[in-house]
Amino acid sequence: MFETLTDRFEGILTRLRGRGRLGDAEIAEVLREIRVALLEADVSLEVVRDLLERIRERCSGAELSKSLTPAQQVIKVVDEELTATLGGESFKLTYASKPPTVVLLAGLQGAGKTAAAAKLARWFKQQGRHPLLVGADLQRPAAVEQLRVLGRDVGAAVFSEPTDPVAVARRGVEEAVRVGRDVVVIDTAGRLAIDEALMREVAEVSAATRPHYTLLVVDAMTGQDAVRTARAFHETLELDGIILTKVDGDARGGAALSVKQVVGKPVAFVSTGERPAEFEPFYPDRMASRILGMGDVLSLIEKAEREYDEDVAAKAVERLRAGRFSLEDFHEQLQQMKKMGPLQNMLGMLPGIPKEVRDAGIDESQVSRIEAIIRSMTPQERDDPSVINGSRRMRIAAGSGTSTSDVNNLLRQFKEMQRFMRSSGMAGALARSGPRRKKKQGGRSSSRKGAGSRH
Ligand SMILES: Nc1nc2c(ncn2[C@@H]2O[C@H](COP(=O)(O)OP(=O)(O)OP(=O)(O)O)[C@@H](O)[C@H]2O)c(=O)[nH]1
Ligand SMILES: [Mg+2]
Repeated sequence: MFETLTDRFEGILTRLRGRGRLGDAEIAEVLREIRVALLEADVSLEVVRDLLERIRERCSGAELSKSLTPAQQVIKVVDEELTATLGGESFKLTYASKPPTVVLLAGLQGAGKTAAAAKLARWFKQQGRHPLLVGADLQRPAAVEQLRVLGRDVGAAVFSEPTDPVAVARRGVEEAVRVGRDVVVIDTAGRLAIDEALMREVAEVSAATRPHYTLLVVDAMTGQDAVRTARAFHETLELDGIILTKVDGDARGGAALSVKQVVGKPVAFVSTGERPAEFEPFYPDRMASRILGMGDVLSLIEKAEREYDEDVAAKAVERLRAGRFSLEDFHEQLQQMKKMGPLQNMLGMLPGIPKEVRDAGIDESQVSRIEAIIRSMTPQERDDPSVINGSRRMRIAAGSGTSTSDVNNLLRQFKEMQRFMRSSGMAGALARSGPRRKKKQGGRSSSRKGAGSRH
């Protein structure tokens, strides 16, 4: 998401760097360029106008600080105003004092409701909650089955029965109380366009379950249509926030930048792909930094904390500490990394990655090849690669569908990595640092707060 804008801003800011004081004409030119960038990103006209007005006001004088260069000042102002446009504060979800907390999902057909329901359940589990998914889409015969499959994938229980949507939703909440689940996520039916029947059905489900949160699921790729859809839904169904899906297919990000101002409700979560892990809370401030090419390291760290299995991580640290990090450990680490989603997505969160590198991307097949090679080794070979002789090399290459030179390359790189770890004193430093295990849910939430998270 936002690649279009990031590219544009990169150009604008590069030209600004190294300039002295900015005169009125220069400021006007920068503003014009920002305007073009925003329009190109499909941001709604009224939002562009408003945002530019705020930037113009702040850039023409009053606020100029002596400690910043003109370029830094413009970046600071644009960063803050983009954050405000994206919603300012991030969406806060507080749990009902009397559980379960009920979350109702609504949206048009194919927007990604059912997928988002499962991802949301997974996210709640990571927060230490016990979600129940409720399948209240009885329009499509396969809808409930789809939810059951996805629910199984993420390890969340699913409730449904072939009655009617309102009854299912109501009974779902009762079921959660009965079995002690503290969060209920209700998946509802979608229709091709907003019509009365659709609205009536969701409104009835809403009236019957009185959800704490009503989240609208919209497809980011539909751009300003997504914003119009949100506005129409909000007229009937009081929304609390938006789940923006398929942002992986949307380079422009116009919906994300327009929806808060036009509808008055913030983006709460974004879905960045089809895999369960490709889903995250939306932080306006971090998103603004990403747009301005400043990366989003905080989200990357939190993602790693969520997705990394702490036992596997602790074991790897132990092995590193003992100077015995083997190919088996390496393989496990690769598996962990893959759980975080495509490596390509992570690249976008790192600051200062040049555009050429971002565009060239990461060859995921390379990673799969490495995995295949390690999987074709015996446990003894993984533990002690020095036993790998010519015939073993041939067997491994054949087993992994690679060549002996691929096997050689991996072994050489792994040896270098081990040497680096030894020479950089990593093992020694870890040995001195004593055991450091990540805390479970409770402890983690407090450290996250310190990191600026508001969830
Ligand atoms: N690339 C990508 N695909 C997604 C994302 N979210 C959902 N999808 C895909 O979009 C398609 C529709 O998703 P569903 O969850 O079935 O949509 P829905 O809103 O429940 O659809 P109906 O129940 O028919 O109204 C599926 O193929 C999903 O895998 C996303 O963030 N990125
Ligand atoms: Mg569905």
